[in-house]
Amino acid sequence: MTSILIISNATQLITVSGHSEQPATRDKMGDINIIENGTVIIEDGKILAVGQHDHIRSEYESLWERAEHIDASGKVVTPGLVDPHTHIVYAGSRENEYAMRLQGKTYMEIMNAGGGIHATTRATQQASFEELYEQSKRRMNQFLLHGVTTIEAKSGYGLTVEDELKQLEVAKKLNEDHPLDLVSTFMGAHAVPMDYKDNPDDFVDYVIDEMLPIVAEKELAVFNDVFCERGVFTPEQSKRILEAGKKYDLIPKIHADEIEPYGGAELAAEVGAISADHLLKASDEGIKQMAEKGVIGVLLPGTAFFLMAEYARARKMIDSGVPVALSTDANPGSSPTISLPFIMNLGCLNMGMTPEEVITATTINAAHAIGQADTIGSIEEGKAGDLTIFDVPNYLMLSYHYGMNHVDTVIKGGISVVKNTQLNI
Ligand code: IZC
Ligand code: ZN
Repeated sequence: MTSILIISNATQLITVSGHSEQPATRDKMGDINIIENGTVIIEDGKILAVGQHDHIRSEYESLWERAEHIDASGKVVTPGLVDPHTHIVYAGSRENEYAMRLQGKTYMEIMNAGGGIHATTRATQQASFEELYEQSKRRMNQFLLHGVTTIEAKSGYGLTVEDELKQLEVAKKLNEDHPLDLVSTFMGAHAVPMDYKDNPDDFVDYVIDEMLPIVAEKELAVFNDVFCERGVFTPEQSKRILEAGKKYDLIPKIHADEIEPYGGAELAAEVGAISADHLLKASDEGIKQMAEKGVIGVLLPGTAFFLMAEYARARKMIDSGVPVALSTDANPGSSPTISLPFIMNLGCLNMGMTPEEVITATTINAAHAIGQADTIGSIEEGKAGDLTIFDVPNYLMLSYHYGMNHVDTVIKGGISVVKNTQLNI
């Protein structure tokens, strides 16, 4: 007997349907396809039917008696949210650096003095597998509680072969054990370790010759990412690493133009990256090239907020045809949050996005940014039964109230993993 879950009568069922083949661009980003009094049937973890309640009820009457039911009347149902850029597998925290930044020190000054990514790297290297697993698991729980059902997570706090593997193995085990899905990215080129400071090209060789082959052989990552930024990796070094990863079928992603304009958006277009992320300082030419090549702009306004920096030009990107996704950038230095709903607020208030666009950007476009749009990111027949139920009467509330969590229920693969605001795992 198959298992059936019916979520019925949502005041607004936001399907975000019709964008699974290609990421939504331009006005299509506003097209979130709302069904009023909507009902969804999930059979054995996958969506069997979606539509207006009366219609679904009469067509599937035979399933009603034996199904498990969730009444979504008065509520908004969206696809489970997708966060396409996180660094959540780490140990320790950096609140001391936050206090230093409030006194005027910059993110880069702190990093160049051996703090920042280096501080988290030391803590992560020193942590045992179990410690790293437990600390990261707490963040996975928090993501679920905020309505997120799939995340991407990067390595890059190991910076030695052994420690990068430890971080990626923890990510793999968390993905296996925890209901939140986690898609891994290898980011050995996250920082130049202090002992390579005077010969960074030797570290680039180490990433290419020693790290990439073993990460690929163990199938520990889908994507390969580089922090392309002045004082970290140059566009030339980044290109070498991303091209080398392609030989192992690792798909390029780039941390691009976060602190300074540095040609990162252009490089993303040149190497055929699936996404270029950050883009606070992306040039007009870079934006144009991204649009031409269909590179997704993964924007992280939590980072601009927390670093008190200028925001990425989301409006210009969308109007130029760049498909835009949003993400928390969850990490202990530049964006210590897991609240993707708060990122929606920031998208509207500080980047000129509409309430509809921020929904597209945290569902289907985010799914495209991690190569998963065939199975998640929208409520459509055949897709995974991943849904978030918000206790609000309409979707505008999602980016209107801020700093609040409206998640009532989260369904992952047809199972309620958050029930009445509480974890149920
Ligand atoms: O730990 O500071 N920007 N990488 C690139 C980060 C921020 C994470 C960190
Ligand atoms: Zn990042």
